[in-house]
Amino acid sequence: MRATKISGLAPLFVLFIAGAVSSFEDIEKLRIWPLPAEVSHGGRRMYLSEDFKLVTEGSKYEDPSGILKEGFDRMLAVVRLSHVVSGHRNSSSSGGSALLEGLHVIISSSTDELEYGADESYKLVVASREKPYAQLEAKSVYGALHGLQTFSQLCHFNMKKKVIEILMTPWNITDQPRFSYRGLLIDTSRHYLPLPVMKNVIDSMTYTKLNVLHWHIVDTQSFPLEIPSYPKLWNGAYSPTQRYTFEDAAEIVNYAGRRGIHVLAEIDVPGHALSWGKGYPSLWPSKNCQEPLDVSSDFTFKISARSLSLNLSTWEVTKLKKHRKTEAEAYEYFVLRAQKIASSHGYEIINWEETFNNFGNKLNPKTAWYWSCWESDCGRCIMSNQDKWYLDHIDTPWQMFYANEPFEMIKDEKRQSLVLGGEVCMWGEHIDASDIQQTIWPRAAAAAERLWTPYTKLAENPDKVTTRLAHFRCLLNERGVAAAPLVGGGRVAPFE
Ligand code: CP6
Repeated sequence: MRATKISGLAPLFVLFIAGAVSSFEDIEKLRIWPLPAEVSHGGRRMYLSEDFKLVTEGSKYEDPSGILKEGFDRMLAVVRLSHVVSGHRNSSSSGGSALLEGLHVIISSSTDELEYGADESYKLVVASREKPYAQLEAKSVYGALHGLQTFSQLCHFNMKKKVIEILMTPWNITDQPRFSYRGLLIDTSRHYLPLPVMKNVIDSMTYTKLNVLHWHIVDTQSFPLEIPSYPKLWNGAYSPTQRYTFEDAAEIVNYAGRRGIHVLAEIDVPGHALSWGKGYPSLWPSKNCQEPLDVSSDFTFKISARSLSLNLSTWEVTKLKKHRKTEAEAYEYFVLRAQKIASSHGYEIINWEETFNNFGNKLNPKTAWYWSCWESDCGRCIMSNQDKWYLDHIDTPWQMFYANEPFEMIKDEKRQSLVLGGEVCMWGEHIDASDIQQTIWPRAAAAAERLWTPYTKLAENPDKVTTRLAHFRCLLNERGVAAAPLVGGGRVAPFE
């Protein structure tokens, strides 16, 4: 048996059995993206039964709304996508490869509530001929979904035999994310993105184990979302059809949630809000100044809070004019008051770093920031680096995304523990439904591996992972994701 130790944390006995030392070359041969925390494998071959089954005996989790079953069916569908499986060898096991009849999934938590920060770990074992069922163990169904993604990447279509195979069994994979926040921002204000495109983006996120869709819904350019209590807000949409109904938004949240992805819906205030006044001109400070929102108006707060489905009935309104002296103070007043509303309703608060730079010390100490200034300390943060992780910067190559190591500038362990993760941003000024996926992928996949795998050393040498990433981006293409080619990277056959 060979073992590839990639985390630096693999137990010693694995090394002992293996007697193999890890190297970049060994890791690259795995063809798994993002790299799991710990992997060992052998050298035997199995193939999947035509009626490969999901078995859940002994699992506490009863799949009340079908999330696991759906995930399993999706996994099989993408594994079978690329070719027609003949299945003709099912009746007679032969030729040195053994039949794999199904996957036994054991989940120890009975709930399917999607909770940020919950355990996403899983353990996947694909044994050899004695065991016709692969085993997947997880604490939560969302960890199991990650395991299904990894399983899908172990499967390959054998062109000669026309069956789906898993090479290099037995596999032993123990995996968990390095960070709990692994985000992608999309921007539906600059260009409207139809629902099927959003769903395609969500599907592709699951392939790289990203778990937060930061939906920047509105901005200066358009207000595409229906807010039932203020029905004129979406007058600020580009056109009557380029809008999301309330039900559309719920559908996106539900679609993502069933795949283990949190939707962080952002209604950006008080700046960038020209589009709000199309329906409600009194939100503008004046005819000549149409953004930011008029923070001296209580209506601004009411409408901002309502947009977050907050209840304002007990809200004591203070006249801003008494307090306001300068623009900066007005801005501060707005953000402080908005934070109070949010925390009184039990929301965790995340702000753009702009507010920290202006008056961070006055804000709720539990605030997390979208952050790029690694030289200075802001406390809790989500890395979102404009030079290295902005997907709208089309000249930034995937290597830059891959090399962006969150702890490069943070050596202090306490500070490190306050980094929740990171986010790549697909600002929408110059992309739309026609090219968003090829602009996101494969570069977002490079960032996704940085946020998942503990093997941080690889960040120092992105070119070493070119072959594996080129393979993964072809996998995305096979699955219907229009990922762009890597410059200078081709695909090689699995495990060659
Ligand atoms: N839109 C685009 C934005 C922002 C950026 N790019 C932005 C993000 C955070 C703050 C302010 C502006 N809304 N296209 C970042 C340059 Cl605080």
